[in-house]
Amino acid sequence: MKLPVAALTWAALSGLVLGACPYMDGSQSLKARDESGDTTDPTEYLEQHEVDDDDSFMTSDVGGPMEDQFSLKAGARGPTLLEDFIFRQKIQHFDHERVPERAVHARGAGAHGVFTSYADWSNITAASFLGAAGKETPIFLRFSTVAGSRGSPDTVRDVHGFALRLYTDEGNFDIVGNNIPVFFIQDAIRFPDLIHAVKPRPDNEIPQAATAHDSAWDYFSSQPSTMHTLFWAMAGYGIPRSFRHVDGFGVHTFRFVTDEGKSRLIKWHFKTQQGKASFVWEEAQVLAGKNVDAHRHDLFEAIENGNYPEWEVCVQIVEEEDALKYGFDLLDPTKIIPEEYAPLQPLGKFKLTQNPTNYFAETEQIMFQPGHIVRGVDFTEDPLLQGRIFSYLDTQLNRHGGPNFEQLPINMPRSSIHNNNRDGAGQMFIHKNIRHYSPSALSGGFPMQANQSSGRGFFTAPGRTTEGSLNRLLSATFDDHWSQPRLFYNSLTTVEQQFLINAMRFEASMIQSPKVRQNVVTQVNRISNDIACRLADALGLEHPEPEDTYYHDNTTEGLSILANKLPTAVGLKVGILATQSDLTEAASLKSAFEEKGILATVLGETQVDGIDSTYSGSDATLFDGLVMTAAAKNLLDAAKTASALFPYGRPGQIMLDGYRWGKPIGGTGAAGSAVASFVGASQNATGVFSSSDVSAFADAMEGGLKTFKFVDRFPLD
Ligand code: HDE
Repeated sequence: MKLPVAALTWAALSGLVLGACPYMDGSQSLKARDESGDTTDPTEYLEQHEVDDDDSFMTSDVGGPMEDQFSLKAGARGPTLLEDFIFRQKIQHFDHERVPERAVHARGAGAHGVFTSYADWSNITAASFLGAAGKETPIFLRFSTVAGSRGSPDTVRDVHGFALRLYTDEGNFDIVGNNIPVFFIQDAIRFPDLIHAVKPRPDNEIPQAATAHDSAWDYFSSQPSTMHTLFWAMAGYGIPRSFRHVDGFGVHTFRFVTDEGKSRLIKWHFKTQQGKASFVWEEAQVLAGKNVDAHRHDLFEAIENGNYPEWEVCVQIVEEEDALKYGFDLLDPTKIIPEEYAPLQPLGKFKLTQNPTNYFAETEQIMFQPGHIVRGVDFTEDPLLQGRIFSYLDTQLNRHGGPNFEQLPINMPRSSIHNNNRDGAGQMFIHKNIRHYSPSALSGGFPMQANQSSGRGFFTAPGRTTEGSLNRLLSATFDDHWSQPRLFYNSLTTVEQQFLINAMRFEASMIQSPKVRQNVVTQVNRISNDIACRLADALGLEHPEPEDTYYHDNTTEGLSILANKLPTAVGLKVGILATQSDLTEAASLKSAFEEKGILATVLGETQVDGIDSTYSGSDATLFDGLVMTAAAKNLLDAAKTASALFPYGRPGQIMLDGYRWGKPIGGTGAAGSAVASFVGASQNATGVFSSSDVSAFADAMEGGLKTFKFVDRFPLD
């Protein structure tokens, strides 16, 4: 449904605003959705707020016609007049265009989509969006990095935000999670210290979006609760291939509550259906310079191309009485529940289907809150979660400057709103009820108080109890910071373990203070003497003696990224290194890849017909796999083919980087062996393909893309 601006204005003038406005009245709201015949369109509600400038004249903010290219002056060469309201309005609006960026997670991108429930889950939760098989709910998902500011590169090493909003028919439900299932600290009061330590130095504001500096590692090594999350961030989880290739986690333990009041403990998991995939570190670093927008670009493009990314929504369910059964505390957000203890129960699936129409109005103004819960879901006493329930509301008030941010179109629930909250900056509603207080003998009793038996107003699990003396401490059940990082490390493949150590070596090598370097080794030694010694080697420090209190050989399922092939190569990218003198094979390769849903780009010297991108504008970071056509083989010889059209040796560099970064590469015909020997691949190297048959090559490359990283190219030590 798209109402032209004129129609909205007419409705307002004729006094119809209250009747027609979908957010003032529940039945109108539902009617508005039904009328289109498509209740699942995730952006349908927003469309009535869209402004389309087609076939219109320019107006001022209050609707009068205006010209705005010249300011009003006294004489052709005279001063601008204070009277010029058109000039003042335009400049003043511009001066106020920015709102404060998010204090953390400032850099991000999001999209609209739809969640579909697999079944009626009323046996475990009263949440209405899980109340029927096939029930659909519009969603918005915002991905982010944590430390960088709004313009920072996408591919820096960081924890990634995974903030999901469901616009349910019983109000908005936000799961403000991350792509890593644990967090650095256990008590919300420590959050400002963590973020101060991680963010740039206060004197020179360096470094941007990076933890490779003294204060971050000083904090990590002084606050051992950070170790588990740090290990995940140092592994591939810190540098995902794209937003499409990350899982999401609610992190805290929450509660599910049934209509009967039965509650259970749950953890949210969002499993990417594209498979988990990560960059290698140098690749991510180079990409951060080549394309700061890599992740947002990938997401936007995938959705534009109709490659809608999907996630399965699962929960781990634990009975209330088992909160301490597994040797750690389910209220401790630095712990995972290994899947062997509580398997993932799939509840439904969501798909991202529409890009935002306006980044600021949607992605920038969406204001998530862990406190946005719906009936059927409840908090737990996790002290990190408890603090977050306060912090997000507070930060939204700061960003928006007033209490009416929930009335912005992207924040408006799709269900109706009735309460006694009034006024404030930017009030959008025209409340008709003059008895804006309760109780009132004059209001007719409306709006009525909802409760469990009427009005369905049941948020807090009735079985929740608490008692205890007041104290400033954390439960002793939160004390073990070292067993689970070790469990994580043990559960990775050998190459992933090496990557984790390499990442620590890189970050620690940036630490200036010898004291902090030593503290890092000391702290890591409580998790593993092997890691500590390998780290110490790189830092020129003594090997520490084993401190084996927390050492164990346990492993758990599902934590490795590289152990599994990707389920599909659809939406991955292949670069075809071609030459403009003969593009025939490049064209057939391109169509063979496209038949498989793989995005193929033909690279060449200039942008003639048949070449999509030039060597000067391309490099290996742009592609998941690379192939050189037989005709282009000579381009590997940098000296002979040196040209002003691209940097010296660029075609060969693309192949070499692709090889060094573990990508599937190869060549057709004579280019096959030429590529293999150029990159120095051994006879039996995996992921280096050669075939004269285009379709056989495309099949091999598809398999290579699913393997994603060929790990035998990475040395171990
Ligand atoms: Fe956040 N966090 N956080 N956080 N967080 C914010 O809220 C905060 C934490 C997370 O895409 C802020 O709207 C405190 C854990 C995401 O808009 C702020 C604590 C997890 C996003 C804030 C935490 C997260 C934020 C900044 C410790 C994973 C981006 C702007 C108690 C479960 C949401 C804003 C988006 C954003 C505070 C810890 C995830 C300042 C005090 C744990 C994904 O309010």
